[in-house]
Amino acid sequence: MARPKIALIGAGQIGGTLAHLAALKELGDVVLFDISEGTPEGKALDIAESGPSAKFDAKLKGTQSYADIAGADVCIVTAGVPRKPGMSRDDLLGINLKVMKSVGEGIRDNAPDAFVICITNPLDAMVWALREFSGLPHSKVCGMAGVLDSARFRHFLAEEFSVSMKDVTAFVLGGHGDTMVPLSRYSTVAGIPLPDLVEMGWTTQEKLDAIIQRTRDGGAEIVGLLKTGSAFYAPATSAIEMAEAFLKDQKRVLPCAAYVENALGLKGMYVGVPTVIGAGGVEKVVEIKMTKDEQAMFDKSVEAVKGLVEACKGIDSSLT
Ligand code: A3D
Repeated sequence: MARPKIALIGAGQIGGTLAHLAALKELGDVVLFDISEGTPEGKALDIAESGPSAKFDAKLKGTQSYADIAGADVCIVTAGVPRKPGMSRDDLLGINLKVMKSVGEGIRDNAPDAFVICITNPLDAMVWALREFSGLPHSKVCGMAGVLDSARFRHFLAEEFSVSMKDVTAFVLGGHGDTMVPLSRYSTVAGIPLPDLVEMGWTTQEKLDAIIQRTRDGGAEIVGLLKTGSAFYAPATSAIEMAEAFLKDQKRVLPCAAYVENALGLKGMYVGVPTVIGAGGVEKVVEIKMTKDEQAMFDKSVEAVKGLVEACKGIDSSLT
């Protein structure tokens, strides 16, 4: 059986890390596409040359031609620009919307059967635009944000409790941005919900609130430290988790920016929700019950995403 084909659109910091991880995990052969001449070719060759020592079997190719992504099973999109200190994700909208148009058309014409994972910011609006430009089924186009946001939440919680990250689960809803909604009630250590852990004296509500805020600001914290770009190791690892769930039909329950047709009080929009990812792409949106406060936070996040989608329509009249 032929190896799966993984196309990475954008060969920058995240794209290069995605290629390395996909090769190390032997998820398939990798094509790195970028408009910057030499970058995808150089990264592909460098990673291929690590194969004998890392002991993986995977072909890697760098390209400036969309024809080379033909027949890809998975496309992960990071093309565009990342933010710099002082910028919000929303400041990237105008530039990255144009990039989504060319990428969406490239995928439509060359890899219409792929499972597409968008990472480019502002995430929830860009994944919507990418779906519109590509015309692929909604279930085959989603965005990576929730896996990363919940990984950050899990990391901070594991540090606070001095327990293994493996035993911490976390639940994050809503758009990828300042309005994201980390849900304490559904976040646990080995099944014990966070509010119970506060009652058990493992932490205080104040400390938990500070961790939630740090999770919301997790991207900005890295941007502030790096000064020249944004996070890339954790975002790439999160997207690879989603790609693997699709390629191996794992039916993983993962939060992602998915198209919600008619659930959670929403009709036809992309936003961060819990989903089941398997061979069909986003196979299911998990409808959870929210408290009044949680619903209010989620509604605020939904409104923020809707605002960005409207801004996209204002910039590109082909979007309706
Ligand atoms: P960077 O290292 O700049 O890579 C972006 C690459 O895109 C560069 O190599 C560009 O040459 C390339 N590019 C630009 N325009 C095009 C085009 N039209 N077609 C193909 N390639 C193009 O950025 P990065 O890898 O650090 O980040 C990529 C994106 O991910 C940015 O928009 C970030 O804001 C976003 N990001 C999202 C998250 C989420 O959790 C959603 C986290 C971190 C970064």
